[in-house]
Amino acid sequence: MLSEKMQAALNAQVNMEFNAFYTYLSMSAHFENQGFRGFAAWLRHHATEENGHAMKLYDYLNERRGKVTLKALGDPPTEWADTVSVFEDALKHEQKVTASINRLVDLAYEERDHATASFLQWFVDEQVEEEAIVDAVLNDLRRVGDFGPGLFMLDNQLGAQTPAEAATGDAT
Ligand code: OFO
Repeated sequence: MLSEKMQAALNAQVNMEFNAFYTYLSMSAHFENQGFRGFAAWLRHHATEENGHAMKLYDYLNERRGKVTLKALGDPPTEWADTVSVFEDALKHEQKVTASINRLVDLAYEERDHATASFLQWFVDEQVEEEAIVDAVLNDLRRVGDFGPGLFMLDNQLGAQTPAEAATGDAT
């Protein structure tokens, strides 16, 4: 049985993951509008991954006989100055999620809730990968700068990734 505190904390994480879905989808829409179909596809795939993270927590709450309580989502950002800023925001976002997951793990240990600590380990590992793949794209973008042909190539490269490659960063 989950404690009330743990249930509330897991529900807050569900909300954070759905907000991440919304944010990445907004980033994808931004790139669609700018004609960067590769960046758009890559971010749309990531939005889907965030939805998956939210649902993984949702299912866990139900499995432990907790109550899922969905909350409103905030307005996502919709405008960015340039391509680099989008991915800088994405990296900041992932770092915030990592900190939040770490706090959840701390709480699980404090409460001696070993099942939740074990469940959360998947998220701990996932965050290492999530930060790394966003950071890799950001590095490429910083190298390319405003150089049009470079951006075109990177857009094509990300757009050509399969969902599995986009999820693990194997082809970046
Ligand atoms: Fe991007 O990992 Fe969930 O939020």
